[in-house]
Amino acid sequence: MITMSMTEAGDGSGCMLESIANLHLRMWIVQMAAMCRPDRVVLCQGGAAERSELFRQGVEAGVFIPLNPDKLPHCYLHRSNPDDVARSESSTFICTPARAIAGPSNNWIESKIAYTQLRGLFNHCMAGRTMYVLPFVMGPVGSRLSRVGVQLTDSLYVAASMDIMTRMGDVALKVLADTPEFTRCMHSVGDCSPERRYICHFPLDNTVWSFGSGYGGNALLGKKCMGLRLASYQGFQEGWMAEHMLISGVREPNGQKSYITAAFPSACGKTNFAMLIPPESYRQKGWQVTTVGDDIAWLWVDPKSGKLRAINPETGYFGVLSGTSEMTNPIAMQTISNNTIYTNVALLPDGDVWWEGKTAVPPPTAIDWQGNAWTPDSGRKAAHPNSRFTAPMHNNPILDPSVDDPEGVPVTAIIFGGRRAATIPIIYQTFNWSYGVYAGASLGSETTAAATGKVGVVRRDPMAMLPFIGYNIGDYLVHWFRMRGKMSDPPRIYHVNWFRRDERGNFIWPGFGENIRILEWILKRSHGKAYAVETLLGWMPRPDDINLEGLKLDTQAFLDAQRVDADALKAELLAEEELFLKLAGELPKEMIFMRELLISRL
Ligand code: OXD
Ligand code: MN
Repeated sequence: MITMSMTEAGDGSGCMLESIANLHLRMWIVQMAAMCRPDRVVLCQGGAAERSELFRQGVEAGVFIPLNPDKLPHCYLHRSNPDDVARSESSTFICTPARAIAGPSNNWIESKIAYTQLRGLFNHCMAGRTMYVLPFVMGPVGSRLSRVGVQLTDSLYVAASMDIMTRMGDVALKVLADTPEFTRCMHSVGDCSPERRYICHFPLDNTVWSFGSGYGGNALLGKKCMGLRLASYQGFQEGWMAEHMLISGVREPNGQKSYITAAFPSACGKTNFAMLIPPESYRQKGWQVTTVGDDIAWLWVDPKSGKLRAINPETGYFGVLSGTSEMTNPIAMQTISNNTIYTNVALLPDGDVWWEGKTAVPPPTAIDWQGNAWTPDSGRKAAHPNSRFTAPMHNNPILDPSVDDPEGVPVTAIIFGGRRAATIPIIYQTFNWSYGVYAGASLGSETTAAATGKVGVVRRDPMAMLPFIGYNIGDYLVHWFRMRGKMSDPPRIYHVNWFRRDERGNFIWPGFGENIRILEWILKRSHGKAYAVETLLGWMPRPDDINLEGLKLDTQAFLDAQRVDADALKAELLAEEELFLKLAGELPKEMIFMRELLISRL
């Protein structure tokens, strides 16, 4: 960590800048500092000593509360501004010279106008504050897809979080060398007021300017902003894909290891699925799941093998705490047992933390996520429903050994899934790549607390990417269809719904570790070793093809959960119009053909 005082060397010269060899970066820092006028500029170089120092300063400044060192070593609680607890989609913009590049699914501001407005907000916004310079790499060092970003921020919370979520520090400056090719990520929390919040992406300039929020997806600019919105546009230009997908490895009893990716909308269980522990009977047979990533996959086709390969560009997890427990995700509980930032959870008298769902019995007293005294009968939640953990991936006891491999992992199957109480069966396989892309593109899911707005309404969320496609959604879908042409052995595409309910409103499928039973069929199908029946919607397992042994669910209940009601499906197809009408002229013709084929099967 190198500090430069701007009050003494206000012209931007000084020892901190001298340690940055890259002139493009130096110049940019000077320009941005001249606009924001921080009192100090601090270059973060990465490493354990610097991490401790960031937390020490954070505790001193009241940004972090240290937790019980015996129970949760090196863990901290952070309370955000109560108006700043989720991604703000209405404040998120794609800024391009022409609206057509951003397309119909994004909020758009003309880029010059956006820069002018933003300069007004950033002007002198860091007076009295420190500006942290955070160089970082997204992706394993040496990977063809890895990219360097540099974030400037006035938030200590963001600096400490980026250290967990990315390969941050000198390593990034080394990868960058003397090229001008880095994503420029400008960030200030401002006054956190939602009215003055703008998360602006400039895909044509490889730049993000985010003002007015300290929340993960709005503020850790490597993640959604660079890792998905800008990267999806770069992938479109360069022939690869950035997707909102987990990546996991599955080892079968015969020793065969396969990798799958899965796209579920925010807060629909990607982290749980990526950290799945098979039930005892499966473990005994030798089944094992390992995590490569829980949120973002960058995918490209290896020209030698014709196979799709994936890397996880991140190094940490920014996961949902609500409902996470030893029962639902013991791997996550182990992962967050040390060196973790807890955001917006309740604080217990002994310095431990609690959130709804952590234990069946709530604690008798706590300090809630806003810092007020709380008891179970106070009539409000102790933790925010979107309370989060930020934890290093190397804490994960089932981390896949390939996470740092620049070549990534080969993808055998792609799984799309939504949160749907009715209509959609637990599992089906799509007939081919094009129909799989259609199934992904028409994905519907009930909204969650991960974004501000109403929770529980079904919205179309193509590939679980609706909030993250950084360009025209029509071009994005065309890109998906075209990727098929690059592959000689494409992954098979499946659709799952763990959330189907019976008439009494109970979940039918047990979910969590038991999802290995569905994965077993998916892998066998992908390797040409399992049967299926053809249905309206796709290939489905017969009840005998899924191992239900040891479950409370009998064959009839499974069949009920797999039932596709033709009338309900017609209504579903009508609901898709919401997306189709919005896309209008942008809709690729393959989407229309696939939909017509489905209608004709009905
Ligand atoms: C996330 C999200 O934080 O999708 O990963 O909102
Ligand atoms: Mn996500």
